[in-house]
Amino acid sequence: MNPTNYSIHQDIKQHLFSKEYVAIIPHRSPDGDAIGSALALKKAIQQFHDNVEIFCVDPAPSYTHFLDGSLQISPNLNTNIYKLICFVDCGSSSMSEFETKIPNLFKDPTLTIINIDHHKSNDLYGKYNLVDTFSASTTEILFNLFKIWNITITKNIAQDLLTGIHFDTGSFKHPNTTTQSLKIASELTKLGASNNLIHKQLFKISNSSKLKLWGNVLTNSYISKQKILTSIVTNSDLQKYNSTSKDLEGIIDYLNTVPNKKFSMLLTEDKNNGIKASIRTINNAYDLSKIAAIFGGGGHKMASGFRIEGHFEQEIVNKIV
Ligand SMILES: [Mn+2]
Repeated sequence: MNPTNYSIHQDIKQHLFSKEYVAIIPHRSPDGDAIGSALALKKAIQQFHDNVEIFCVDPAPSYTHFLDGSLQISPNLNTNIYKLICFVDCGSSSMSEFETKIPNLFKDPTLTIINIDHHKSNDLYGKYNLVDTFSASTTEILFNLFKIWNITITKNIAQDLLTGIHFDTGSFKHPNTTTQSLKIASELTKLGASNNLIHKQLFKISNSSKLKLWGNVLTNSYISKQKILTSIVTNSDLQKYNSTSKDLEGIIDYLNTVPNKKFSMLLTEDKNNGIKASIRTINNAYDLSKIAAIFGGGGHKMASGFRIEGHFEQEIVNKIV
């Protein structure tokens, strides 16, 4: 981390550890990095005081339930009590989805907002913005902060932090994996985090309906004339395989293994009349966060996403796939 950020580290530390009530908020549909970050930060703050809770519009995904505290996440944020809000891994102000419940969230002058994140598309919505796009995961940023802040990294905190790194690097396989990621991971395993357990929980637990859904998505993938590899998942596909969109997590990495294409795109219908797009590339020449931004989304250079309103007409899908 850039040493010139030193004062912002101290400002954030002063706020978080001053016994003010702290709300920690990861992004909606939280993933392994969002949950790992929120849990690690909560445990770090608890070394100083207990006025801290995690709030999220969605619960923690089941693959993070092995982490201590992952079930203690509330959707009900009361900003009359929680005046200090620390967003983690939340790449834009809209990504927490809390401002749909609390419209003045980002305009209320009585609230202090801290933003700790690593997304390139971050729109710097906080009073304090610690956005480090070099870090592969938000938990890498937190690891560096905890060192600066002299936090004791317990076995549980180490496990939370390493989970974030595993999730966002695909267990050190994605191109965002750096020497820093590997060094931090090594230190965290020394502190008691289990590399093997985390990898197993995140990527190695499946069920037969999920495997069949994946088979369908892979079979239906196609490469367009524009060299974009796409696969489409409709709500009826999810019903047919008795699955939810959560079961698709990670499949985009398989679509992305095909060379000689610009990027891969997985389009998934959601229940709220929307279509979620995940896009990935192995080609450094493209900046997918810019493509995602056109549709109101964001992310990283080689891994991004967006959501648009609408649904697929089954007839059209049948013609394409
Ligand atoms: Mn992340």
